Amino acid sequence: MLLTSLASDDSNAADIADAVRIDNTVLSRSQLSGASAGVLEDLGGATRVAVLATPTAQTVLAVTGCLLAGVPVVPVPADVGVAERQHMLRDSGAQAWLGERPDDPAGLPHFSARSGSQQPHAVASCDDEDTALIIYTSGTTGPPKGVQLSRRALAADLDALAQAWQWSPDDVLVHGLPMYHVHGLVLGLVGSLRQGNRFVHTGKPTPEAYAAARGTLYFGVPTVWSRVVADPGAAAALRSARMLVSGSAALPVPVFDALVERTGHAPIERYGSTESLITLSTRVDGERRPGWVGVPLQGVQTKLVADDGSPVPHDGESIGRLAVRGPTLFNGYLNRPDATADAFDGDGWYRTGDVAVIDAQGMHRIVGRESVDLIKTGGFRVGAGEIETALLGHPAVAEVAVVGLPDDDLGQRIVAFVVASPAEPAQPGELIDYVAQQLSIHKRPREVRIVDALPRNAMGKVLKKALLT
Ligand code: MLC
Ligand code: AMP
Repeated sequence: MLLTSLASDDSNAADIADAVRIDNTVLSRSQLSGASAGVLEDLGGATRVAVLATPTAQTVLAVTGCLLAGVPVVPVPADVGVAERQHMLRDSGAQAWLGERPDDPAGLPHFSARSGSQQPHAVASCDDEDTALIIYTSGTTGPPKGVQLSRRALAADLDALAQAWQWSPDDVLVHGLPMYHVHGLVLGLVGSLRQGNRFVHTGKPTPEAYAAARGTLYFGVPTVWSRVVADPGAAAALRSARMLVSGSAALPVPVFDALVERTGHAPIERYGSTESLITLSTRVDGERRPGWVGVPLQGVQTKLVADDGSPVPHDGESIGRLAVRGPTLFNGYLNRPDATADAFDGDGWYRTGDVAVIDAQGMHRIVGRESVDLIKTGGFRVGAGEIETALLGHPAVAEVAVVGLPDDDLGQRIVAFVVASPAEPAQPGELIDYVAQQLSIHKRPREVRIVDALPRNAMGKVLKKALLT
């Protein structure tokens, strides 16, 4: 049973009036556990359902109902452009929308999610290997790929995190992150429903909202934590928490140190990806070392591989490509056997695309990514290729190269180097808005630099490393 806390036959005995607080709405545990009845009635037999993943009660009920009813969910960000949304719907084969109504349902039927206080509880029997979620994520090029996450992977990951963090039903988990990614959706919502703790979504992850929420367990991407430490009043209000967790991108050491000073907490750092879920974390009862992301979670194995395929020593200094194996891995990219085959080696190790070091105690440090074409900005993973393709669709753009440049707030900021088309002058602001509309708001370049030419090698390939300086 994936959502353990909602499985009780006698839900009244275990009811909690404020199991979830989101968007000024409070949902009780029995309302959540009854959400499956509506799904089975309206969508029984559906094999995939799209959910417009806004941070609202409708999204919580839709996801909860589907997971209880055994219907795989495709979370769709509200701000994705038309082409990307079409791709997600077509590629996933979603048969209906459940929850918030999209402006344009693209020909699919829409159903509101229903809370279940009046309904008998309905829990479908599911196989552990059944897909629970299909989350679309960027590669270096091409449209986003659908990552198939099984019920087994979700349960294994959440249980391993509960063990590492001593996460318990007494916790009040707070975050204000998007509800369509692993961090906000899987760890935040599904994790809370599995552990049985209260969950509070703050809407936006602002320092003021985090301070006001009075939680015990806070999740944030590094950008959130750097904004918290810049607000001493909000930071001081987090002293009463049990634990602050950072993940999805590298937490700068000065932000780690400022959190210790201003909140009294050395943050827990954890590392993972959409494909592998969370695989490494520091432990509540272990060392928390600035700049390091911890040790493998229960059941997870890691290895470092050199360019020639040989093993790299775990000496805290030697750098290698990080591969992971264990029960939390995804079941391949939907409709993409080629990409799935590339992602794994012959022994079932997932190639993370990250380079790392491991020390003699098994502590891991993420050094960076193998490819400059996968950018992490504010904790969002964005492929340089998808932005370049979008910009080349604008008449003012003749050539373009997109890179992630270091940024104190976002970790990396997306910068587009554009050679303007002779036919039309290129306006940076217009190009930024164009990407925000075509793809999604967080994929917009923060800066467009108009250049006369892009640096290229003798073969004509753009030398992106020359743009990073
Ligand atoms: C600005 N805005 C525009 C715009 N420019 N809108 C349209 N067109 C334009 N050109 C508006 C936005 O709509 C928004 O409005 C506001 O400006 C700010 O948007 P933003 O600049 O994008 O937000 P920002 O403050 O920079 O966001 C920082 C952030 C965000 C930390 C809140 O980056 C974030 O939520 N990151 C979390 C990513 C995450 O969860 N990743 C997990 C991946 S899973 P308005 O009205 O909306 O404010 C994973 C696995 C793991 O990685 O390990 O966890
Ligand atoms: P995503 O699929 O959006 O979850 O992105 C996964 C990528 O985020 C990883 O491959 C890493 O590059 C990066 N990442 C996640 N957590 C961390 C972390 N704690 N430190 C450094 N990088 C991280």
